[in-house]
Formats: sequence, C-alpha cells, structure tokens
Amino acid sequence: MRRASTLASSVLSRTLTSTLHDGGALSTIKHRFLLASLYSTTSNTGNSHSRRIFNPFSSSLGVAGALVSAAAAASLSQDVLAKEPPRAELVPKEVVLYQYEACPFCNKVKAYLDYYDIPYKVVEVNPISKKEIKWSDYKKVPILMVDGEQLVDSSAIIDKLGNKIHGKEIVESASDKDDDDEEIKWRRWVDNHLVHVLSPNIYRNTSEALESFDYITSNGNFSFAEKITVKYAGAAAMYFVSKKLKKKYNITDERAALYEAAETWVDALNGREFLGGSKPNLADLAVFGVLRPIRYLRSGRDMVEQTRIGDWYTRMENSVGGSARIKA
Ligand SMILES: N[C@@H](CCC(=O)N[C@@H](CS)C(=O)NCC(=O)O)C(=O)O
Repeated sequence: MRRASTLASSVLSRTLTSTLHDGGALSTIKHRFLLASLYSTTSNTGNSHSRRIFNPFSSSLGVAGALVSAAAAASLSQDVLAKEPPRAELVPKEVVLYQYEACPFCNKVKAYLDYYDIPYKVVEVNPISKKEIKWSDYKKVPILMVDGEQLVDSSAIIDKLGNKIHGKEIVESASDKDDDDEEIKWRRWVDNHLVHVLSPNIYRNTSEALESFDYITSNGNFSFAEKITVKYAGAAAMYFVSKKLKKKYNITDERAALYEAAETWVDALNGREFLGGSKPNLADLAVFGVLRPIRYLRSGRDMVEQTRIGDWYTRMENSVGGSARIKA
C-alpha cells in the first residue's frame, strides 16, 4: 500500500513536473503514459481481431465492431485481400520489436510487418523502468532488431526494412524524397499532425482518460502495483496534460480536430480505395497504424460514426489481415 502510494505520487509528480516544462517534457509524458501503453497488447495472440477483443474497451460496441469487420472482410473481393509478400529469401530470419503496445509509432511499424507478413516477436517495454531496452543507447520505442541489426525511428525503420525486403541496394529514405511525392507528404502528415491530435482525444475527459488508462495498464508491461497506481494517477495527470497538449498544438476542440483529420484523409483518397490506389501504400499503412489502437476506444468509435473514414478503415483491416506476430 505504501509502495503503491509512493509509486502513485512519483508517477503523478513526474507527470505534473513534466507539464511545467517545455515541449520535450510534453513528449515525455506522451511517451510514458499515453503512447507508451495505449498502443500495446501483451497478449500473445497473433490475430488482429483477438487483439481488439482483448481490448477491455471493446466490450460491447468494440466486439460488435470487430464482428462486423470480420463479416465485411469475408465479403471483400480477393483483389483487395491480395498482398504482395516479399520473396522468401529476402524475408529476415529474426525480427524483434521493442515496443509499447499503445505507441502509435510502434503500431505504424506493426502495420507494416503485418501487411507484409514478416514474422516478428514483440518485447513489451516497461515505460517506467525501460529495463528491456537498457542495452540500447536509443531510449525510445520502437526499436526493431532485424537479424541482429538495430533499426530505430518508425519511418526510418520502415524505409530500411522496405529496402531489405524489396531487395534494394540503395537505401532511400523518406527524408531523401521530394515533398511533392504524395505518399511522403501524407506520411509526414501522420508524424507531424495526426499523432498530435490523438492524445487530447483519448484523455478528453475523466471517463475517456480512465478508459484509455484501463487499456494501457491492461495491455502494457506493468507490475501489479504499477497497474493500479498508473491507471488512476496516470488518467488524472493526463487529463490535465491533454489540456496543455491542446494549447501546444493549437487545438481548440479535440474531437473537431480528430474528425477534421479523418475527413482530410478521406479527401486525400479522392475516391480511390487506398492512397496507393488498389493497394495500400506506406501512407495508408501509417494512418491505419496510428489509428488502430484508438479505433475501439470512445474517440475512435466517435470518429468512425461521425466521419467518412470507416469504409477505408475497414478496407485497411481486411487488407492488412491478421498479425504476423509470433511468440517470443
Ligand atoms: N520519431 C520517433 C518517435 C518515437 C517516440 O517518441 N516514442 C515514444 C513512445 S510513443 C517514446 O519512446 N518516448 C520515450 C519514453 O517513453 O520515454 C518514431 O517515429 O519512432
């Protein structure tokens, strides 16, 4: 009990202290509590629907949503479901993702691995101790180990892995490419805009903050004492932090900003099934990846009810298919 209350006050004080600092501190908070855990699942199941059902928030509407998605999947044409798996000899032998299940950047990488059916193991990092990545100089997640090589930073990971599995010698990264490139432009929009709209939404009020932390603590790597304390202290702290984040990113109405982002994305599709045309490209995978952890939270359900994004999202679920995750 004493340990729990000490932990709670330490969590709170760390979080609140961070709010008094500048943007770097805000991102620390985001990492520790929001992104860190919101986007994860420590369950060892490898299937995207079970991942959603595992989400405690998906209890009623979420499960129904997953079932509807499954039915929609079954009715989709083979064309949409067809993927282009990499040549077997180019698939890495061992891929390990160090992640927070709820981290949008980690989920972006997972969407890529799932889409290309690249088997990967997951190591869920404890966002407080980070002991699982003590061996690395890089202190954020995702970290992707590919046959012993450490890759960091979600967009760079995807570019480098893409070069490997598509057999490209020259490492071309997103930052080398032109701003006019549509795929690049929207990948940048995900990193520079979309991810910042998510936190104020999932911590919008006390009930949504608790819903998010219930998910975070149920799926992240926390000790028993941390689970209890982080859930309540974190939810309370993030409720206040999300107000700060709104200011930082000039968001007045967080839901309006989320809906606007969803509509902006649908406009970008311009009637196409995917931004990539008949198949998802890296921008489709990035948008899908960062939205996946919130899809069956209140904010994600609202987004799908209030905007036109649902059809594209369902096409993406079907196209990405089940998780390629294997047991660690
Ligand atoms: N630009 C990086 C951002 C990664 C990032 O900020 N990750 C957060 C988790 S969502 C993190 O690890 N923060 C550090 C922390 O938790 O202390 C990427 O795209 O991978």
